[in-house]
Amino acid sequence: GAATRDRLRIAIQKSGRLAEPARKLLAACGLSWRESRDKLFCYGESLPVDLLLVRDDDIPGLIADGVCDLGVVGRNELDEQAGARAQIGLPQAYRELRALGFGQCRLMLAVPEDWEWTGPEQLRGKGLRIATSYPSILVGWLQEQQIDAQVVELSGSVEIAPRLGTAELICDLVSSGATLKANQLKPVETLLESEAVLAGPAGGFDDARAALAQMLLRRMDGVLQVRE
Ligand code: PRT
Ligand code: ZN
Repeated sequence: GAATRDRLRIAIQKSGRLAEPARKLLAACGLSWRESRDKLFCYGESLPVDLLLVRDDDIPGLIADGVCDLGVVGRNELDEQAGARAQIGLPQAYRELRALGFGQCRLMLAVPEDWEWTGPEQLRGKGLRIATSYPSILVGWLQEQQIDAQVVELSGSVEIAPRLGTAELICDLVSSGATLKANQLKPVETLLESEAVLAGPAGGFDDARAALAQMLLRRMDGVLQVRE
């Protein structure tokens, strides 16, 4: 909401790949907290900057709704939800403020190992099914490539879809490539280069949070520069 606030609230992942590096980065920016008993909220002690510990999927929505001011989330999640909002006519509610240098991965199209890959145009006119948890990014890419494939949305275990017969190929996050290999798939096209990002509202702040966010960004830039 538009309520005036004098504390900044940052959403980070509660547990998972980005949880630990996000907390470390914020601690390196000089923040310290007192944890609530349920461990969902951390009250900022060194600065009026609190943490909300949530599922990564919830972070874009929490920023859009003004429940949180900033968030640490994968670009893949942020772009996917921005695309989904745009598709139903909602305004852009958030933007990427900084790339954070951890949680790197690629959103890739992967095909069965025994396919000979010559390029995206080989998918045209085949009525293929592609399984993914990122339907809006995939649909955007398919439109760009003028490919008329069917998108099968799955919330997890996308890599087993070809073996189950739910889809011929998949579009999923890849880091080492081991998961694809274990499922006799190979990555062929990159749709998105992703990493953890600091996200904030599209509009910025008009109260005490503006100065807090500015200070945090300045400190973060210092920390990220040293890490490079
Ligand atoms: O509980 P919550 O919803 O918060 O967690 P989650 O399970 O949805 O997220 P999590 O912790 O798995 O991932 C959080 C973020 O980490 C993602 O949104 C990405 O931005 C980033 N990230 C980086 C990855 C990976 N690397 C990654 N490899 N997220 C997922 N994977 C998965 C991928 O989906 C596939 O299943 O790992 C598998 C592939 O890994 P490799 O090494 O075998 O290629
Ligand atoms: Zn998630």
